[in-house]
Amino acid sequence: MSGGLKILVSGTAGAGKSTAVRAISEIVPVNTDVRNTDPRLAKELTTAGLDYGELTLDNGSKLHLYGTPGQERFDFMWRVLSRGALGVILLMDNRRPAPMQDLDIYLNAFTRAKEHTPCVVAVGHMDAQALPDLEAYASHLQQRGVLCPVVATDVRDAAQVAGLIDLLLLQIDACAQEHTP
Ligand SMILES: Nc1nc2c(ncn2[C@@H]2O[C@H](COP(=O)(O)OP(=O)(O)O)[C@@H](O)[C@H]2O)c(=O)[nH]1
Ligand SMILES: [Mg+2]
Repeated sequence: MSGGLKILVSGTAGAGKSTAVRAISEIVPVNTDVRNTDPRLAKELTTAGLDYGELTLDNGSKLHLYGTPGQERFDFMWRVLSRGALGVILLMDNRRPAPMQDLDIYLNAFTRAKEHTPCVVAVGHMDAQALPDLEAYASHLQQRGVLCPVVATDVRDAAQVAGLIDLLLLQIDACAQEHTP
C-alpha cells in the first residue's frame, strides 16, 4: 500500500475490534456495524462490522488500521482485507466457550504456513474470565509452531492498544530484517 502501513485487527464479534480502532484512531473511524431498530427482533446489533482508522507514527508514517468483520461467514472479506497487510493483531475474547478453537480459525486465516507472519495475540475480557491464561495461549501457539507474542489487553484503554501496535511493529521490523539478505 502506498504511503503507509496496513495492519489488521481481527477476532470474534464482541472481542473489541471496533473499540480498539476507536481508541487510537486520529480520524473519526469508519464503522459499518448495523444497529437493529426493529423491536420484534431480539438481536440488538448486527455486527457486519468493518472498521477503519488511521494513526500517524512518531516517524511520520501513516498506519492504516482495519478491523475485520468477526463472523466466519465473512471470511471472503478476510482475504480481501489481508492483501497488502503487514501484520495482524488477533484479539481473543476469553469469555468464549473455546478460545483456542477461535485462535486456530484466525491463525489459519491470517498466518501463512511455513512463514513467519507478523502477529500479536491480544487476550481480552480476562477481567471477566481469567482462564485460559496467557501460558495456555503461549503453549498452544508453540505447539502450532507459531512465533507470536501473547499479551493480556483491555482495548478500552487506549494506552494498551498503542502498546499492541508497538509490539506488532516490532514483529514487522524483525520479520523484515529476517528477509533481508
Ligand atoms: N470488561 C471488559 N470489557 C471489554 C474488554 N474489551 C472490550 N470490552 C468491551 O466489549 C465490547 C466490545 O465491543 P466491540 O468493540 O464492538 O467488539 P467487536 O465486535 O470486536 O468490534 C465493548 O463494549 C467494550 O467496551 C475487556 O477486556 N473487559
Ligand atoms: Mg465491531
